[in-house]
Amino acid sequence: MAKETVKIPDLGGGEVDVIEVCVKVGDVIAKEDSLVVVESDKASMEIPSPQAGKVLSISIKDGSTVSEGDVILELEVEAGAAVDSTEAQSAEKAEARETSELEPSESEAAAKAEPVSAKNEKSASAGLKRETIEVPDIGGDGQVEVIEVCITEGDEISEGDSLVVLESDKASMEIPSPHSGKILSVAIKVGDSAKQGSIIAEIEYQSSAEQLEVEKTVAVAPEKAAQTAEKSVIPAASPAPVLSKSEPTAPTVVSHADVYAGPAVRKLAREFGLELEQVTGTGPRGRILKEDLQKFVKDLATGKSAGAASGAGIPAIPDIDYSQFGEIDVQATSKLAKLTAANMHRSWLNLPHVTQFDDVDISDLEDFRASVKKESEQHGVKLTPLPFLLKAAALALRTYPKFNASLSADGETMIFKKYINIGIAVDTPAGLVVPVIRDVDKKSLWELAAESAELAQKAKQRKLKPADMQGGCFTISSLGSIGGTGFTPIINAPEVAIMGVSKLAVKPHWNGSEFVPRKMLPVSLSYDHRAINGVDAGQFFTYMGELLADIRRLLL
Ligand code: CAO
Repeated sequence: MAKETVKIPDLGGGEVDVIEVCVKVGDVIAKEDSLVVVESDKASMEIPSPQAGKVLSISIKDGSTVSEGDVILELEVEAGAAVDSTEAQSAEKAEARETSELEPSESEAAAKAEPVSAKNEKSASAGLKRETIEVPDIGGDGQVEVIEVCITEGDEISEGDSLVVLESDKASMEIPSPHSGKILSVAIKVGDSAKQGSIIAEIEYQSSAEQLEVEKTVAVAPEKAAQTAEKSVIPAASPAPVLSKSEPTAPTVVSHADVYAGPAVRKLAREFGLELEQVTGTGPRGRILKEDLQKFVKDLATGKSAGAASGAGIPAIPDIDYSQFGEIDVQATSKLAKLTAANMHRSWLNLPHVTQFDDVDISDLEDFRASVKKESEQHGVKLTPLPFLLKAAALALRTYPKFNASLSADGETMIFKKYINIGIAVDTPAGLVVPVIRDVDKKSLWELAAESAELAQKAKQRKLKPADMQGGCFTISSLGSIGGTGFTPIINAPEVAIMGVSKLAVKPHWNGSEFVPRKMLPVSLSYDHRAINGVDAGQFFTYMGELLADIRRLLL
């Protein structure tokens, strides 16, 4: 047995932040297992182990800043292996030195940046800009293999979304998008060999005044362009976890790059033929770990996983060739839709749903709404029934805390939340998303109207950040502006209840002596019967109905 010191390799210069240490002292690891995930201003990278062995000590921790040559850990390895590895390391160092001598000169780099600035100049007046995104300096000999391309032509993506995953001999890294925008073309494919400067894609994005300023500098001072353009092209990488253990966002869907997993895990998933969207990550910030994947596969095999359509003992739906019956158009399911489907399926299979229905008399609420129409215009917000529903739900959640709770995954505890955050289901061309309004109980109707309109707008423009869709306690899904007399919404697990709202209808109502026309709002409430009993639901719903029927009660 021998000791081997594993150090931070050359990752393109500069300092990097340690965002995850994937091993602990005593772990027995295999060659290529991830040791640490680091994040630079250009990309997030996973550093694999050069050898199999046992971790003797770890010299870095989450949150620390490291640079090339810093010791990551010490491994106990087979004697022969240690010699090989040391040789490999010196070879790498030699290679790195060679590379630094061969690094492009500033003028070359500036020349490289010119087309970008030229394109930007051209369309600056329109506010829409085009930019060619290139592989940044990735250290070592610079040759990397493209192991995953996360975008396709026409994709609308957000800043920070992963574009490609690259793998060198030293690390795997995800390259994030520097802008939110539309992918015009993709110049790279899986299996390609890339290096610094290789074109990844061309993006069209809405430029801000600040960006225009940067690009003006690029055009005026080309010798500084390399740095400036690189900074503008490759922003701080910020892995965006969506599925965290504590708060998986059931019907919440965001962009296609929402799966937070390192390249090694992605590779393993590809080998298994698995969609990572279906796997719940238990690592820091919801990162999907190798163990999560192993558990998912085990659950699939034993029929425990919600993702196992047929593995759970449910007969699989047959695959039919529909073209035998007539003309068809086959379209790929977007990752967004797949994520929603997986979340819906998981919730539907895991939670015993019960739905109850009611008609709430909101005639007075409607009169009040009509009476403040002018004021509403002055406020610049539309006061639809939704803010009233949010307010009533917030009061009901406070009065009946069982609805403002979540069951722990093992069912051993119930977590009661002291905050009241409510999600609203928003239909967008890209799919269903559930942005969350925080502290609903503390906000005025005007504030709730403005915030729900703003979030719905952001959702439709795909500008929601993962944080905008996390932390919900309860969800309202309103189809009121569309129609229908009632529906059974699927609970946004791990929340325990969801309210569905259908279209208001004028109905005859018996007031004790005669039928009078009243404006009745059809509402439904689906609840998790493990956490909530029928009586609780009846009380909750009746209380909400009372609040909406007489909105003065919202003040009590
Ligand atoms: N009954 C009758 N009319 C209603 C209503 C109801 N229950 N709810 C809203 N309306 C009216 C509004 O008053 C508004 O009328 P005016 O244009 O005359 O003022 C109109 O319908 C449109 O409302 P809206 O949709 O702009 O606003 P909202 O506050 O009701 O809804 C939001 C906001 C975000 C929920 C909505 O934009 C949306 O995305 N709806 C789709 C919801 C959805 O997809 N749910 C998922 C179902 S689960 O799979």
